[in-house]
Amino acid sequence: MKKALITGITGQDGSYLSRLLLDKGYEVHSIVRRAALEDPDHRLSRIRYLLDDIHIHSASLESFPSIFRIVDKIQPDECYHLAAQSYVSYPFEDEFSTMTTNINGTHYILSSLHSQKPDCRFYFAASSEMFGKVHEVPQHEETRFHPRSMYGISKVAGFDLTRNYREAYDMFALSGILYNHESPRRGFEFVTRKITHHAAKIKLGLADELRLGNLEAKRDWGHSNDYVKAMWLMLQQEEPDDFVVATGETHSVREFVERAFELLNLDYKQYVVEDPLFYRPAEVDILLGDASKAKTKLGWEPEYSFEDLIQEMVEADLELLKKKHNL
Ligand code: G4F
Repeated sequence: MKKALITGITGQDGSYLSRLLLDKGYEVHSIVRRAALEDPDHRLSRIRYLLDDIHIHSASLESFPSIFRIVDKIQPDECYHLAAQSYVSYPFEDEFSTMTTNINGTHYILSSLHSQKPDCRFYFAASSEMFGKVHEVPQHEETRFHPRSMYGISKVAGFDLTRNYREAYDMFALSGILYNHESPRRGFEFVTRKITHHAAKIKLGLADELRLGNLEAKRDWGHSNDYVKAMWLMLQQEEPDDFVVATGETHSVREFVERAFELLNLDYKQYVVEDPLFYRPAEVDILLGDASKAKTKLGWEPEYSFEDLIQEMVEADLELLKKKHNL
């Protein structure tokens, strides 16, 4: 039985990926912070239904000894490094923690694998945020990086660390450059979930407005459940290589809002307020990915359309709120 180690299992990708790996017969291990183990109802909510089937270990990405110990103990065959401070945030105090956690955490895992399990296959969750102020549209694996946030910069560093371990130590280490991917399990701080949750609240009479930032920003939005399949496929190839994973369609935040409200028979113009509080000092204006390489070499295709994604998220938020408020 193959053993997989997942970091970031409590996030949306971690929850979909662990289900996929369990269904494929893997023994699934993960590391979570002690704080999460002490508050499982809240912090492990996305994987509550998997808790009996996976092995959870207490460790922190900020502590090299804890990572080293877990890698040595588990001896994984595949490692999916998804954990990161993943919200693109600008407050000054967040800059340092984003850089420290994201860069050092990746380095600690790579170094531990190199010394304790060098034949483990390693997946790094890189991001389209690395393209930032894009040098071309669409972006592909050879497009130059120009990150516009500490998060993007930390992902470029993680990408370079991963490539360097591959080249210097001959490890099977690669990066998936994933574009925005969403689902009903997405955190409320991201724009898609903020929109679908507020639209559902407005429909049920629980809110009367939705305050958003830049409505003209464009993103290539896919579904997390499609994207975790690409992660797994990458680690099954003969040679390690980096891949862009995207739908090849870009839509503005305005289009997303319009469609989400339309599904609820609402006119977004009556409820959406543009609030400068949510504008970013260095916005990424447009992301559009060219996933030809993933399609050709991995045989990967997304199943969800933009429409399917919004519909699933809106319906899930309606149900969630009805249950919560006994409606
Ligand atoms: O949903 P977002 O916060 O996602 P963002 O910044 O694109 O980052 C996500 O995708 C990356 C992949 O490219 C990941 F690496 C990263 O971890 C994360 O998953 O914002 C999307 C767009 C931005 O242009 C933002 O300015 O929506 C715009 N936006 C407009 N109003 C807003 C809001 N974003 C948020 N979070 N909240 C708003 O009220």
